[in-house]
Amino acid sequence: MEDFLKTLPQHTCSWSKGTVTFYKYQGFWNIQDFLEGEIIAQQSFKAQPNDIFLCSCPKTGTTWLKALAFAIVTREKFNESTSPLLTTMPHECIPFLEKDLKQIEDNHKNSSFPLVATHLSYTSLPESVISSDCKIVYIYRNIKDVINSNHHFIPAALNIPMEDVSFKETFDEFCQGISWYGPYWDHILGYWKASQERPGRILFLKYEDMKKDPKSNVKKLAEFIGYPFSVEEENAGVVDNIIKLCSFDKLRNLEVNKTGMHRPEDFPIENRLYFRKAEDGDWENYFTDEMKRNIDNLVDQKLSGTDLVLK
Ligand code: PAP
Repeated sequence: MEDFLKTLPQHTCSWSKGTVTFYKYQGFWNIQDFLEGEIIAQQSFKAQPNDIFLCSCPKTGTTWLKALAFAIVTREKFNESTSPLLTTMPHECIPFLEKDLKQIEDNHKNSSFPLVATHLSYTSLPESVISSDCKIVYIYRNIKDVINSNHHFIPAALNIPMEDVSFKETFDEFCQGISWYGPYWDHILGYWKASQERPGRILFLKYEDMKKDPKSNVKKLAEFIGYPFSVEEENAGVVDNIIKLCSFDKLRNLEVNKTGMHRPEDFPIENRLYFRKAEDGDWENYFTDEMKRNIDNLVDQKLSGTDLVLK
């Protein structure tokens, strides 16, 4: 693996207290640890027809989507007072393709749990996922808030003090396509093109739309993944309870998400870092007018011909 990584294009972000190196593999940037998991998954993962993939680029609403999908799929077993989400961070509730292959294989053997999460681009998914009929849910978010969220998350996850990190650098790198699992626009376009080729197979959810109208989006999600809400459930408030349970304020204030640690064994990150502000438009506190113009132009150029709106 080490020898193979040396053959790939690399980009290192350096701060006085640490560095992170991204490797470009099959058109997308990743860090060593997750790239290794990606390659192993590509070589060995066998999708099952009932698998439901939750796909996203980092910082686009993954944690929220995982919580909602988990609550929807497990609602016969648990309610808002007994849900594992009350004591387990959403990322730990759903196995991650690049890291938890063994757990996914066990779930396959027991036919116990259909959800699998990944940050991989569509074209990097294992061949068996692409050729199967399993469902894919893809969440995306306004590019400016994604840049901002990345800017705060990656250094904090690496224990780099924020004073050490320049927003301009994050911005410039992001615009060059260098970000975790980026280029962001290519990540979105891969899923978008696949959804055009095989309509009905990929559900696109937009973070901002979900914030504006959680109910219809949660119902759409449940329907798409094959767990639709009955009229009785809706009347009994099941949808509203799931939305409340998975809300930012509820999850952020749970003890597990305030003090717990995600992947303490091999890639420790404090759970609280996944719950920062969840505000639409926090980017305005960081972008100059010039950055705003540049990113809008870039998005116009990259997404022309699609109906995707990232601004
Ligand atoms: P990940 O890819 O590292 O898992 P992801 O969950 O995709 O991150 O994105 C984190 C963003 O979602 C954070 O946004 P911010 O930096 O702008 O604050 C985080 O606050 C937000 N977030 C986390 N949980 C929720 C939730 N339940 N509802 C809405 N937004 C959320």
